[in-house]
Amino acid sequence: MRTEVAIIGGGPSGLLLSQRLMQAGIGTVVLERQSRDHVLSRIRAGVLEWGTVEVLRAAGAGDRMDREGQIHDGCWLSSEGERFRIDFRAACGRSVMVYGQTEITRDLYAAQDAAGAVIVHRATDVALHDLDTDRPRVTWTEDGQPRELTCDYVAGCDGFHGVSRQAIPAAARTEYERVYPFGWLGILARTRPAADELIYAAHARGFALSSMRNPRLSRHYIQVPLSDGPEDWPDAAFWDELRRRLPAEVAAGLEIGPSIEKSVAPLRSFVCTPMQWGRLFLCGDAAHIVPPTGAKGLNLAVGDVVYLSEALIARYRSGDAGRLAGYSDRALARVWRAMRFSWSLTMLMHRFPDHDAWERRMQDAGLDDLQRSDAVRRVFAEAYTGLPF
Ligand code: FAS
Ligand code: PHB
Repeated sequence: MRTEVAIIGGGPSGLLLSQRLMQAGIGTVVLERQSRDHVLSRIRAGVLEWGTVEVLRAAGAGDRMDREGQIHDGCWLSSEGERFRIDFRAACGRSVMVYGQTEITRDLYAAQDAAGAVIVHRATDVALHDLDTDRPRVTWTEDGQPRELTCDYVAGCDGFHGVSRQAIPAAARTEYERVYPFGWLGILARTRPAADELIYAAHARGFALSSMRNPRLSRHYIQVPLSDGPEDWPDAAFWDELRRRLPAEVAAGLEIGPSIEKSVAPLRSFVCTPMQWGRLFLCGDAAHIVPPTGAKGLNLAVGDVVYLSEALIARYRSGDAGRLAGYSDRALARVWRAMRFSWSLTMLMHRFPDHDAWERRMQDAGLDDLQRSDAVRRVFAEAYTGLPF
């Protein structure tokens, strides 16, 4: 097989990149390790920056989002049960869209099917070859048969546990990491959301987040020790703990019900530099991971795809390879700012086993700043609703 751009990974990064390149007349092949059903079974992100909304619309994958998504003009933060609102529109003139990543992936698949995309599912043993030449190759196993694809460029969109990042020689890459001493236990339930907008709750018992997917589908998280698994938290125990951590007036009205999904996600901050090597370019979780506190993971992936697709389109349309050469630096400038926002909000809102009284006072002062200062709220709102591409 031969194509212009080989894309490893059929998650949001890979599907969106393929869609944008195909819209520009550039040939792609997407190689995805799992089945389509498996990819669509994942429950991940829920909040879209406005830039992401506009990119999905331009990709022809925004109609259902515009019908079913919910525009939010603010969110709530609470500390020990006392809550205050951050008004995004008043602070920075922007909003966010609440619409699940699972639905985005479904919409991207539909757009790619309509475009006649070549997406190979159950592609196992994917390996990248000759990345430091002008004839890179990708090999894999499909239905037990060895396959090979020659291409001009390879996009590594295969997430944190993929093979692409590892294809950059260890001596050529630097990895930055912070692993947090707790996880997030998340549930999905067919219940009315706790409030009209998201609530990020700091509490002596640990962090909690009340989010949603639609008016009859709520998504909640509580901070748990890394040693905990979903089996340690029967639904009743989860709802009781969530109630303890939310503001009393919200907890009093909380509708509970059986969980339809329950999982524990570890939290880490991670960046690989550079995000390119030879003809390989990394996008999304393949290059960086943020703790979900700032709702940045999926949105950062979209930013990478915008930069890489623009660079590849310039290369094919006018022969200008300059943007490709500068892809990693351009993407990392935005990545590091979002990395810092996600890290700082995680440090502010969670209880750390090794924190002393001083660090706890710093957390209280940080929340006080957010509650009292228009300037601090503006910085939060600009970061949360999305840094410009
Ligand atoms: P993805 O990991 O989504 O997709 C990578 C794809 O590559 C997968 O389909 C995988 O099967 C495939 N793949 C992997 N290895 C391969 C190989 N060797 N060959 C071929 N294909 C391969 N972000 C938020 O903003 N909010 C959240 O609440 C949130 N919750 C999360 C919970 C979990 C458990 C995880 C893991 C992530 C969460 N994220 C969240 C971040 C998440 O939304 C990512 O940012 C987003 O999925 C990034 O998309 P991709 O870069 O496409 O990576
Ligand atoms: C979600 O709805 O899953 C969600 C929302 C905001 C976050 C993290 C997760 O910061």
